[in-house]
Amino acid sequence: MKQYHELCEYILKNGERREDRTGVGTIGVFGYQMRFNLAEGFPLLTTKHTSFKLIVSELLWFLHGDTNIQTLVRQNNNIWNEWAFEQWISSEEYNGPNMTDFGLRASKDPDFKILYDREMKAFIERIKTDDDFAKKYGELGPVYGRQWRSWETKDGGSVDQIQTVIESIKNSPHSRRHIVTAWNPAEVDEMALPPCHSFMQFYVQGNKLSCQLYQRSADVFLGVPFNIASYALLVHLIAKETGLEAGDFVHTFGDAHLYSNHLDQVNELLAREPKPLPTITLRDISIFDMKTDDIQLIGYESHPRIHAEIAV
Ligand code: DHF
Ligand code: TMP
Repeated sequence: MKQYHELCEYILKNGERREDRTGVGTIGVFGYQMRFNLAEGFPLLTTKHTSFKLIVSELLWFLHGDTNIQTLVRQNNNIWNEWAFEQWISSEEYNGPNMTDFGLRASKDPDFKILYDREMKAFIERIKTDDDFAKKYGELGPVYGRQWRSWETKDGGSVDQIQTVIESIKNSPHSRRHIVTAWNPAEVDEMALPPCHSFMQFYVQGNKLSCQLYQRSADVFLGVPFNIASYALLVHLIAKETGLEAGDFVHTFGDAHLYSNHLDQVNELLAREPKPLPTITLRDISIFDMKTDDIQLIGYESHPRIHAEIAV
């Protein structure tokens, strides 16, 4: 994962200060590219512990066309909670304490954090147990899962982009049109968060399947280690489904940034020595039937987790 360390170093050296939507502030660059040869191992970051389980459950959630966090929280995956909570507290039905700007306020005001943690816990408990509530407030809008599996067409039909790309990889491997896009301009406003990993293209050379991702916006310390592993896994899955081997994952960035409250953590990570990469094994069934236990990570050794606040 030398490439990831180089990306961090590149931003620390060349990044310019920018105000951003969340109010936290970043240093960032525009335009950067990394390439991972998946034959060299599975690119899960070793210089801080990165949860493969969370990555798998999120990717299967996308692949199943799901956009409701109920499925994730029932698997103890809490990475999307803040964006559903945001919609809940801005709804008419919410009448608890004022939670405006909860992310920023919780990081600055310990008394508020206690209140926020309590509200969030109650919200997630309700999402887990109350299906009607979850249908309304666990929904993130037409995010990745919807666009990947059922992009709505003008005539009221839908396009399954994943199934379509699998067929096109099988039927005309050298096509230059193996595209899946989550960026749907007509629906971006209805999404809890517009897609960050927005556009991918597959490429077949010999028996190798490669994939390039365009990520418009990248939280390099928290989001990117997940994004790398998630797309590396997606390449393995699509390769399996099309009878190919995993080739390269090419990761292209628009706005690649380090949040100003992640800088100590990045330096701590960069001081660590990378360990050998793990590998993965997949159960021999269709990727659409896979559950988290059908995807196994082998030989992952890592340095301990480094905590960082997420910007909401
Ligand atoms: N917003 C921001 N500002 N950055 C993101 O990376 C991001 N990612 C989203 C949604 N919104 C976002 C979805 N993906 C974590 C990782 C990925 C992710 C969301 C959150 C995260 O918090 N990772 C922690 C571990 C979390 C846990 O163990 O529950 C980490 O230390 O890696
Ligand atoms: P933005 O919509 O204002 O760009 O904010 C989204 C933030 O989330 C930004 O810091 C990028 C980050 N992000 C990732 O890095 N990877 C992801 O997969 C997701 C969903 C978000």
